[in-house]
Amino acid sequence: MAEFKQSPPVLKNQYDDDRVLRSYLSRVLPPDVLTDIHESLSEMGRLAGGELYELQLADRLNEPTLTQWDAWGTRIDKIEVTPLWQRAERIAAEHGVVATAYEQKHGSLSRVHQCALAYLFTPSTDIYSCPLAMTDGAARTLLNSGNQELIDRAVPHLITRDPKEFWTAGQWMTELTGGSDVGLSETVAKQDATGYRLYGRKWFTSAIASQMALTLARPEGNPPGGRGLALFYLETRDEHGRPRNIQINRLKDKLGTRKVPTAELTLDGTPAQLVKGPTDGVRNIAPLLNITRLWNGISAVALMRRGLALSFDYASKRVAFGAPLCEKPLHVDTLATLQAEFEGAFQLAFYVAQLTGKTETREISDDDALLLRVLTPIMKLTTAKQAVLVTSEVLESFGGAGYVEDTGLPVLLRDSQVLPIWEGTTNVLALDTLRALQSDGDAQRGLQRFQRVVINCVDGVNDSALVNVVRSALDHAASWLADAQGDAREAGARRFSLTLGRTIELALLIKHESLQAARRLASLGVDVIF
Ligand code: MFK
Repeated sequence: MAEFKQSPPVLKNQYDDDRVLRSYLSRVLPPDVLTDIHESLSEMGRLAGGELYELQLADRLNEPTLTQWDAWGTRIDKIEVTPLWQRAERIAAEHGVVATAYEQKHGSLSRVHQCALAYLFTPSTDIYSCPLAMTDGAARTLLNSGNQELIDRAVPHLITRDPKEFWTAGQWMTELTGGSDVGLSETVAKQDATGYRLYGRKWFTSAIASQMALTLARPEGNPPGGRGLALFYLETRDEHGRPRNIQINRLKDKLGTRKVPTAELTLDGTPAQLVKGPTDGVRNIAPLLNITRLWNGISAVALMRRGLALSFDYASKRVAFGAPLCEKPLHVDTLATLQAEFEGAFQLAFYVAQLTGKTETREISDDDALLLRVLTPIMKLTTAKQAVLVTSEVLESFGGAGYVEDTGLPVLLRDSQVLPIWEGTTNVLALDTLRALQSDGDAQRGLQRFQRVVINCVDGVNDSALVNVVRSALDHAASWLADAQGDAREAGARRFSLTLGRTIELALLIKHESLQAARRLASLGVDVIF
């Protein structure tokens, strides 16, 4: 009897094969810049579709381990990450997945180049984007702080391409009292003759294998709330590799991101240095939040793209009811919907990367700086929701195979599910959007700036049906903002923010002449205010 064999989905070079990434880059980059970075992207695309992907599948069942005691009773709290992550760290350093943004070889566009590298690298490395995001955010925060001693000490390690010198950074914010409401943090900073020492419990610390961390603590005597916290720098281990008065109590047992060693910590006199004054910790850590939120968006589009790359390939191989799935109108229609969500998310995430690059090279106008402040939470919350939707549907597009672990598919959904949660939940970021719109005192004025950018994207476009979808969603958002007050404004913040996110995605798709995706996104609906 002939035995039926199903061909599995395969990945090609993930850069060469990505129409959306390549056409975006050829639109936003001058030709000489594109030529200059082509090789680095093609090499990362080759690794992501080849060596790293194979290693990822082989590493599937491995998880990080915590060894708390050595054989002779000494507390060591040693973390070991899996072979995939060990390889990922080396590749990330050598290929400049963080460094590229700081070398600024192409000015503000280096941030776009770096995000393209991160986008290619992320889906084959099981959320190694987490430590890289925090490393990038720590470098930016230290540079912005002006604290020259800490800049000289840490930043060269964070942005090096030499794997032997490379450090990653943690971002220790969450405590039992405050995941979203960080101002409730209870960690105390006490000063003695040697400087500050931190005492407290950090409840959800990601990628705990890092060499340094930025964290928040309340100097003794400071008032409650976010203003009474201060931002601290600490190094996690001494020159002998021993934890600096830090106990790792246990690793978290999570739905996804299982390669990320996420821990509960006790700080018991951990030496730490102030980064920027003894107060306003929440404000001072904001640059880190904004960079990790950008990475969240890039990771969201990266996971969507990976799912779709596999699903499209499989559709050409899997035969059902007499034809390959790619010839079945309903299957094609379903994938077209997912592709439109992905393409809209892609445009928005990379637009925020462009603006982030401009702010880093100080080429940003006041209007664009406000726009970036408003768009960062909008982009994060919108793309994260799209990632969960798209990866869930991707699994379904494989039928039962999508639900089976050794295909390597379920991890896409599990890892996407963290994206709307960490770095600010959808609701927290929706409220942040309202606050950001008001940051120069008048939310309507903030919204008008947003509207101008969106309208500019569709100016002169003669597809009036599409343009009307954009205009009417913007008008509805403006009238909602004018009318909704108090509890009604808070209750509607998520729908309002998602509407702004989906509307600018549509406008960017139109601007980039991705009209098929634009029409599909418009028909799916961008205005979710009711
Ligand atoms: C895969 C890629 C991603 C990988 C990341 C992996 C690691 C993830 C690990 C984590 O999840 S770490 C924990 C992440 N936690 C959060 O993101 C906290 C979510 N909560 C919020 O964001 C709240 O909105 C916030 C804590 C900021 C509210 O706290 P407060 O004390 O009520 O602050 P407030 O009063 O809103 O803001 C204080 C100041 O900071 C204000 O400035 P002023 O002092 O000048 O008035 C704000 O304008 C400013 N600020 C707040 N957020 C800002 C900001 N400025 C710029 N950008 C922002 N995003």
